[in-house]
Amino acid sequence: MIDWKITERGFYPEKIAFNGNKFLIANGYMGVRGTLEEFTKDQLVAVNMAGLYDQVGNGWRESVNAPNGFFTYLIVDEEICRLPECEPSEHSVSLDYRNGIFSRKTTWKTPRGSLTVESERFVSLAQPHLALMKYKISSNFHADIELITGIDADVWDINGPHYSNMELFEEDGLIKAIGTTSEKGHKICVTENCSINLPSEKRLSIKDKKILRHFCFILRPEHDCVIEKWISVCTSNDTENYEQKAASLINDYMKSGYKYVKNSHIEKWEERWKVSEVFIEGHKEAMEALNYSIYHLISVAPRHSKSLSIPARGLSGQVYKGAVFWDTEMFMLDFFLYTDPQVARTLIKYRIDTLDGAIRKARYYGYDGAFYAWESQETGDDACSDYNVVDVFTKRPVRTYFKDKQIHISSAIVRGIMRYIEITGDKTILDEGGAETIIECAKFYYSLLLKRLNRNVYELHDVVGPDEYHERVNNNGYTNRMAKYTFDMAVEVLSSVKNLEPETAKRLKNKYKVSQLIKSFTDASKHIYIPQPDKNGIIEQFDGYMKLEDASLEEVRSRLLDEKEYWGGANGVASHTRIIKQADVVTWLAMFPDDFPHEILLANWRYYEPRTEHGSSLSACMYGLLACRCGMPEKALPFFMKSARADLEGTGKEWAGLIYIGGTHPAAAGGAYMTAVNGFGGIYFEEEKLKAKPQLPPNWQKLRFNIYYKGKLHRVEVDQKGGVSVTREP
Ligand code: IFM
Repeated sequence: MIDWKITERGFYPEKIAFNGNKFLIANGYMGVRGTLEEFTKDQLVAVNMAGLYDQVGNGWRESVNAPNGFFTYLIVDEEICRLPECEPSEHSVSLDYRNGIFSRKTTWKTPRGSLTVESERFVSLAQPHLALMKYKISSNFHADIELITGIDADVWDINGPHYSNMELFEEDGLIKAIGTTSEKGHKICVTENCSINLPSEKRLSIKDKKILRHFCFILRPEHDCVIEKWISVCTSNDTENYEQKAASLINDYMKSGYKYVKNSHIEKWEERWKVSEVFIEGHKEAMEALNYSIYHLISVAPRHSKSLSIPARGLSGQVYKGAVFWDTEMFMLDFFLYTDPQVARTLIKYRIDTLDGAIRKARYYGYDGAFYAWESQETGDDACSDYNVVDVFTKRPVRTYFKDKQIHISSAIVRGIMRYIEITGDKTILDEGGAETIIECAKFYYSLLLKRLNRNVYELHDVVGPDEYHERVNNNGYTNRMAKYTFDMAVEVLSSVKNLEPETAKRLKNKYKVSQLIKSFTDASKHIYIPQPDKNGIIEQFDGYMKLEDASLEEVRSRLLDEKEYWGGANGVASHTRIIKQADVVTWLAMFPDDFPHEILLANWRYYEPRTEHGSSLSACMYGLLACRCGMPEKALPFFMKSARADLEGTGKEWAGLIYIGGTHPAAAGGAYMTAVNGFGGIYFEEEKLKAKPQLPPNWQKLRFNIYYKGKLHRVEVDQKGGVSVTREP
């Protein structure tokens, strides 16, 4: 049995930001950071909205935080009693990650006795617009209490303020905050009702962007005070009648009662776990960390939409502008393909629906086809800035080339679509725009190919590979290999046009010169330059990499003048060395292990691992996966654990120069899952069958999980001795 509850005891102000991530609750529609009820924007409180963005002036366009309907604190005997100002005698916060329920317990000693607050809250997995909280106060003396609770519309913004207008009012017993976003005029309506079990004097206040209920009463030792808060969040993106909907949700659900709503929420979680839970016999810590990672993936899955994706920091806030990166397709998608194919479809559909944005981006830079946004928001236009880092010394923005040169992004979308078809067997995604998406991505790479007069190959120059510390390089192996893959997939789609729906075939034939494209892409795939292993079996990450200084990681680290200093870019400590930020060649080999014999995979793993800073949470899992492909599960284990524990330990970087980059790491969570299931579990698909060649780390006696393959749920159990059992649901 594993422990489904994580708890932190004691109050440490320096951990407020980290705990906000670690104890996050979310339901795909909104994410609520694991902060305390009395906290404000100063403690990075956020109710982060999925898929809703705003820009103020020239600031970075970012996701929007809704007003916080959980806001609650106490005045006891006329003294404010709340954290972080008042030191508690006891304090703990917990997350039950089986059920997505956050709770806290805090005791304060006052001059007249002690007083304890216990609360629990959740954002419903059954009804995405609904969030509930129960808040209990008990004391061992007759305490004079003013309980203040309501909606705090003074939200945390990184590049805000995002509301050009905020209405705060009471109507029919409900209190409301309706914000209007500044750029597009979206309306976000937070509505709250609150019940209290004790007679009290009541009043309402509206001040400092807060609308608050005040309950005044004497709390006696024999009678605890319990309030239940009912919060709904609806936007004009959901429905024209957002205000009415928010109100009726509360009124209707309040009739069913707290217990009923909580139970339906728990039932939904149980439904998810029934498919998604992974059992590891022999390593409790690994099983806990992996299922905690899975918790985060389930939490941020957009089940309320048919076309939406997951931001790189999940729903933990506005970091990375709430934008979607290659993280989704390359790191998170497998989990959804295997356990919740409908969500996988939603993620893919988002990319298809934002194809126009990718085409606009390609045109802007003078290319054909589709160049997907490095940081994608609702339209697919790129939210990424040309200056993503602020230099710690000069405080000046540093030109980075993520947006314009990280061309491998388009190939990730193609891989996502093809993986979707491979695992689900659902080819209708091609009819719904998937075919055009793949073809446009191939056209993009085709328009970038360069041919030198003295070489019979095509090259890709001036790019940034997954390792972002080395910018504007030529022939990054990963990028070239993924471009080749894109050409191959486009040829596959174009060659089977006749097998698609007649409507689709007609559309494609009208739009494209099919046989000409097949010829061009076949030629491109055949001639694109793919770096090959040298005499030691090592693949050079890009042209000239081996000429860079071969300094050790420790040496390079010791050259930092400031711990927040950015390692890459023009002046970074890593830029002129072979130290890389994250798995690069290793990502290529983990994705295409059949490209080279086993000894080449191993040689590259051994060469690049000591030269990798793992400065991105996307790195460790690729080393874990490739270690499994190399038959080294014991070497893979620490990388797996690092990925799976990313948000439990919070050891990831919080700063890129002077830019805050903290938050949750769903790509690491997805990477941990891939390492467990694809790596240790060794699953693969052959002749329409799910098969496995497991290799479990020492101590892992058994590994058990479920996988949807071609619409059927398969239960897979593998063991330490290589035993495999796959049972398919009838
Ligand atoms: O997509 C990643 C990138 O590979 C490294 N920097 C952070 C991004 C978001 O996770």
